[in-house]
Amino acid sequence: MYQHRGPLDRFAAIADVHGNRWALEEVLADIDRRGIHRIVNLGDNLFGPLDPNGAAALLMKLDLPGVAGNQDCDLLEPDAMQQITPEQRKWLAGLPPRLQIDDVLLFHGTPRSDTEYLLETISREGVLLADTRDIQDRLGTGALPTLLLCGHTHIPRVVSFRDRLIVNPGSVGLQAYSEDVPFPHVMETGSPHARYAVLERSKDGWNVEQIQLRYDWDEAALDASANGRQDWAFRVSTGRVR
Ligand SMILES: [Mn+2]
Repeated sequence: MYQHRGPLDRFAAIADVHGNRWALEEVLADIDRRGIHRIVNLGDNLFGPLDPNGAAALLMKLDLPGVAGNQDCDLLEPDAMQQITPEQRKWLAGLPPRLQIDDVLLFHGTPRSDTEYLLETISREGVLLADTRDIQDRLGTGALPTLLLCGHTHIPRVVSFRDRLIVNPGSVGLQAYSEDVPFPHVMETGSPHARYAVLERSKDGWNVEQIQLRYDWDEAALDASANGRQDWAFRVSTGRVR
């Protein structure tokens, strides 16, 4: 069973659940099957037309150590289109922007922003792996722990940076999206599998296992369709925007 305490020597990282309760259930079951007892959560938990209440019930019960995503913060705005309960509001409002546990730093976008991309650079030509200088600028000048975990872009990545490791576990619940700023671009994994990562400390550094997991994405897509969101249905069931 899940435990909060103890060293982060072997643990799972999840991010960007986006209300996909079907994917979250399967990821949690897979983590349990692997005998992993610690999980951290990188935010964007409930935003979207899938089953935010079902996802909230699971996540609030687990009460994982984790950080807020930009779209967790959006749901706290008074004019938010998507309604949440007072209990969900309290839970989301209590999530910090950054969290360090042992020598592992968690944040959603970059340490300074929940909307900035860390490992990708967007240009008119499209999405590229960020160069080392840009990553340095976005990380700032503070001392860095050995492992940095981010989410937000929904693209699983493992990037080495000056003896450190930066990992984006990918998104549990939404494998494709489009965005207009700073330039129109799409993020796509290319398959509907739920993504997460397992991190394990070795004497020389961190090992990373990136996981692509089947789950009942047809059921999740049906739910999106029933909620009038054909765009989400397509993205959830294909891992592509169009
Ligand atoms: Mn985000």
